[in-house]
Amino acid sequence: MNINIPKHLKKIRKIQQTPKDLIEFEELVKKHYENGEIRAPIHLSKGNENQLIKIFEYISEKDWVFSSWRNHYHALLHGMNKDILLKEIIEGRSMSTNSTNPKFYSSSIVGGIIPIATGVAKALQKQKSGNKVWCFIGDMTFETGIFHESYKYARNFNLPIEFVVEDNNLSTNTPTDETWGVKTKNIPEDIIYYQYDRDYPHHGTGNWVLF
Ligand SMILES: Cc1ncc(C[n+]2csc(CCOP(=O)(O)OP(=O)(O)O)c2C)c(N)n1
Ligand SMILES: [Mg+2]
Repeated sequence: MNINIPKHLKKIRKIQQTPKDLIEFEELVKKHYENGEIRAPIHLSKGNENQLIKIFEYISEKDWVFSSWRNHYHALLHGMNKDILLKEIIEGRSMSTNSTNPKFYSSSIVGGIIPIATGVAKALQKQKSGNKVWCFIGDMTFETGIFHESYKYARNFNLPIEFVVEDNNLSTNTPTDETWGVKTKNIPEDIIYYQYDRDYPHHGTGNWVLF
């Protein structure tokens, strides 16, 4: 397992969940989905449990976490109650998991969370709160213009925000490196970064569901 953890970060907590807990949660979601109970898209995680457990050891329970359409693992690791999360998913809100306790926000719009996360970091800085924002993005989202603008602003104003790039080298089913002509990945040292192979398709479970 190879993760770039920038040197300024310190481990601050032990994570209770095991990889098996996370995998079993997604298997439960899969079961409900294949039973035709979820009338909205789902995006499951599998293959990055160890990496995420390690990263969440650096995240305070009081911090804000921002994630994407594929957010179940992140929400659980940040302390969201699993029964509440499952209910939200079954009711069709898998792609927009939100909570104020723990502080968690996700969106299905590629790049949508990045300026919001940056703005929240600006607010935390103004309030001198001492807490941080963690913004999880995929490898294709990392390539967008909005990421580069927000990253530049965040670093130039020293905002309390960490960006985490989760690289499966795919944007739905399109290889990101081929799309952008990337020969070698050039990830800034202050970004948390890991590569993984996804185990589920981009969305759904791989099985056709009839309602
Ligand atoms: C503005 C916008 N454009 C297109 C989409 C469709 N879309 C959903 S996820 C995705 C791929 C993003 O790839 P990446 O950032 O690498 O995330 P991954 O799903 O691989 O974690 C795309 C293009 C969208 N949700 N929002
Ligand atoms: Mg990707």
